Amino acid sequence: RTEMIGAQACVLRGFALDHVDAVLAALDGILQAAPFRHLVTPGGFTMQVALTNCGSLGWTSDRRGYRYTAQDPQSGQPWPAMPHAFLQLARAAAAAAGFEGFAPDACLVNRYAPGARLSLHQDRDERDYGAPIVSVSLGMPATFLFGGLARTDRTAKVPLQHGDVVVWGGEDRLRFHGVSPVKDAPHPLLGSQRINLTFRKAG
Ligand code: MD3
Ligand code: FE
Repeated sequence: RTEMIGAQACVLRGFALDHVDAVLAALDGILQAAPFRHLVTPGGFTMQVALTNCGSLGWTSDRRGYRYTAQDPQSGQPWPAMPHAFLQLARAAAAAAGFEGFAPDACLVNRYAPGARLSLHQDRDERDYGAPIVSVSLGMPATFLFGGLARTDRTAKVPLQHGDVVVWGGEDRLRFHGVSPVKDAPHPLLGSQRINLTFRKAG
């Protein structure tokens, strides 16, 4: 089932379910090389959401700003390569949403513990806003907040479940968005966490 949530934004319900085993196995390898960490924002706040990356570029933040880097600042090594299972899922989801030939070079992996939230923000550190973003929700459910092009625009609430995939492109690419505090409803496979994979073309 495909639900449109914007002119060029849609939710593909359950799209990732057939990919979950392969994706979680590959995620283990990523976490061994690049564990989850809580980044500090330029304003000096520690993010509630823990993050890591795979792909040729990874998103990071510190007191100096937000940016994409080729190396994990924590290890000094390149970010782990994008696993084939990740790429396959991202490309299939983008195509199902009408974006053929999606070639992500970055996958941000977010981990939410119970109570963690992500405040409203825009994703504008990527070079090409023409490429879509593909987001895969795993584990505990969450409420996604989908706003407008101004921070004060009203937000729509979109419930996201394990296996749901959201694809954003075009005019919806720069909308403000966030995640409400995640309720503790342990998931059979992932326990008390929500994992979100966000595929982007950053470079
Ligand atoms: C909507 N992550 O990593 S899905 C992020 O569930 C982020 O972890 C959320 O926002 C999460 O930046 C939300 C990803 C997402 C990414 C880009 C978007 C949603 C978007 C761009 C425009 C609109
Ligand atoms: Fe975002």
